[in-house]
Amino acid sequence: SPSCGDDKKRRVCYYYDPGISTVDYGEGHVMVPHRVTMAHNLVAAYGMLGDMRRLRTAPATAAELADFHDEGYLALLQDLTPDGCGGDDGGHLREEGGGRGVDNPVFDRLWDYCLRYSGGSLAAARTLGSGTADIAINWSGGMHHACRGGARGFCYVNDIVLAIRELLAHFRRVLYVDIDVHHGDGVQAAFEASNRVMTVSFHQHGGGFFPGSGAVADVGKKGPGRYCALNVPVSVGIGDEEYHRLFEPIMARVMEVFQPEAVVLQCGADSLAGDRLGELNLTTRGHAQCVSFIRSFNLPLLLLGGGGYTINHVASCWCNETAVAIGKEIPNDIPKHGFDVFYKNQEYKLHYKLETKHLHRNRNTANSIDGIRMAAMENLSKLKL
Ligand code: V1P
Ligand code: CA
Ligand code: ZN
Repeated sequence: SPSCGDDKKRRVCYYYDPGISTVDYGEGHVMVPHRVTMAHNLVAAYGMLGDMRRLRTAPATAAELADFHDEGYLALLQDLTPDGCGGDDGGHLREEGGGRGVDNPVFDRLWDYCLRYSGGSLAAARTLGSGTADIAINWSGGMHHACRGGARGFCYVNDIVLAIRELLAHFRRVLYVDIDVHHGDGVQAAFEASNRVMTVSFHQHGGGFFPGSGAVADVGKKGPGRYCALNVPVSVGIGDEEYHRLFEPIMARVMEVFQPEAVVLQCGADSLAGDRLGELNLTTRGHAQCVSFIRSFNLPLLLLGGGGYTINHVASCWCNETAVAIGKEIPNDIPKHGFDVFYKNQEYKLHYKLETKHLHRNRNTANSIDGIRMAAMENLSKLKL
């Protein structure tokens, strides 16, 4: 039975499109695609590119996005320009529900950005489907909030839904696991009616934290997909030990009851301590333990990025998780490379340490953790395939 990962090698295929490196959500926005370039340069500096297969990434096509998204929405997205032409909402896309928000600005080359990050996730899914790799990685993907007909929470196109739909052509059942600090609402909604996709999200919940959905009682709509959505809400300040008192037993049970043939793990790095939006206290080791635990089940595995707003932490996290995927030990000292100045605040260590004053006070208790785990296990016991 799988425990804490293993040293066995996997065939890893890594997708990185340099076209995303200059994408800019605009001044004051917290989403910085360039952090994926930082992660990539760190992966390169650690000498890991030679340990993975790298296939050429082609941007997705509009037709590929239309496999999930509404054609009218795609036409709008394609036509939008930052100066307000093309029917946009004065520089921002309307939030689902009608509000005007700053979350989804219209910026230069937005459409191209969507095609590139989605192209990476689709290519990764196809490689897994072909059986020529065990693990495929696209750190620029993981945009879990995008809806069929609209942008939401920094996400415009839902590359995860597209990738899962591609995997469904090759695998009977696909498991989606989301360790981003936010609820993976867009992916859950897309597959709520299906019993071939199970979605599991761990997220900060309560106190008005975005998006507000994903209570433990949320198990999906009535019908064949009921109980194929599992939500594990936690409170501010959870650390590695308590997080894994939920993650490992719950995921082990999910594997038993759902028996997936492939797994997609969204590795949003905003669940790390010191994030600009998230308020949890995970370390890079605790976060990576989720990757090695899922990896230990030896199923075709798609690793995606997602949120993550303290950019040096995000790059460190995804670089380390690339090493976990390969099954390689890498030193804690950040190698000298073009971007090493970004890591000054963390004393040039891959596994950064924060002073207590920069952590959030833990609002979880042993009892609250046990209660959530039991509620989640209870939901899982109702899953009949
Ligand atoms: O809370 C909101 C508001 C509520 N609506 C009226 C908009 N939005 C959040 C969105 C967070 C999106 C997370 C994306 C991901 O899960 C996947 C990539 O990580 C929000 C927040 C916040 N503190 O929750 N937007 C912003 N902050 C924001 C900050 C600066 C500039 C623009 C947006
Ligand atoms: Ca999540
Ligand atoms: Zn997030």
